Amino acid sequence: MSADLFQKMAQSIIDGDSDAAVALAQQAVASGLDPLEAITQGFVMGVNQVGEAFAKGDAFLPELVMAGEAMKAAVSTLEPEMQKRGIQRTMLGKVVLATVEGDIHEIGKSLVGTMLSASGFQVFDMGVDVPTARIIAKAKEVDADIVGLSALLTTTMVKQKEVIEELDKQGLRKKIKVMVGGAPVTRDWVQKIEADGYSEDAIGAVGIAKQLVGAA
Ligand code: B1M
Repeated sequence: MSADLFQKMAQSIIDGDSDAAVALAQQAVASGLDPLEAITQGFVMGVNQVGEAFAKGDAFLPELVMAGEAMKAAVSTLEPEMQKRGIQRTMLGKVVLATVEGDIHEIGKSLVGTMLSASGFQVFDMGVDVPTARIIAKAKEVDADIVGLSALLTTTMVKQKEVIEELDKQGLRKKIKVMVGGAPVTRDWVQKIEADGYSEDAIGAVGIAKQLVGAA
């Protein structure tokens, strides 16, 4: 039953069919399926397939855009349920979250934000394509515990390094922890830029954020 539903979810993204994706997300909520499972085992499978086809030249930008739109629509439909299921309501810490400058990929970053806020963090999601100076200004303004930086392009990962260097210059490096993520981010990169935390996915990001504020 779930396998069939997951398959349909993946297909709705491959087809770039936002209406179908939303209907399937609603069906998942109505049947009590774990919303994160619907994302990781259903919708993400489809977006990964489109990404692979795009890399091989078998799919083109419009398909990528439509898959992205359908994915976004599915995730927003599931978001309220994810929030509802968040059990921990105490405030664990403040996280300023952004996709770095030059990068407009928002789905993974938003998913990380939803999971963090459902787990008890206060999340200031600044959106996508956010310049380093704005990220740091926001972190100072809200007295952030963690800055979370998403990058999906090999060309924009370098901005994660820039934020860390700028925090260092401003004497904030010890006070504010930096967590990074995004498909091209590797452990080697994390070590090289001396980030405090890294996770491959949204669930892992919650665990790392808890460790960073000493709540794990
Ligand atoms: Co783009 N894109 N894209 N894209 N896109 C990729 C990333 C790419 C790998 C596709 C490919 O070629 N196979 C490739 C990057 C190649 C590279 O640099 N190595 C690529 C490219 C080339 C581009 C353009 C340059 C295409 C062009 O214009 N010629 C362009 C760039 C625009 C820009 O940013 N300046 C572009 C544009 C787009 C769309 C706008 C069309 C759309 C995004 C829509 C949107 O976000 N609103 C899009 C999409 C959809 C993708 C793919 C297919 C899917 C990304 C996604 O949403 N994944 C992607 C291929 C792929 O990754 N399979 C691709 C689902 C999401 C849940 O996963 O974002 O990885 P992800 O997030 C995960 C983890 O990474 C992690 O947790 C999340 C949840 O599990 N994570 C964190 C993420 N951030 C984290 C932060 C953390 C911790 C964990 O702590 C803070």
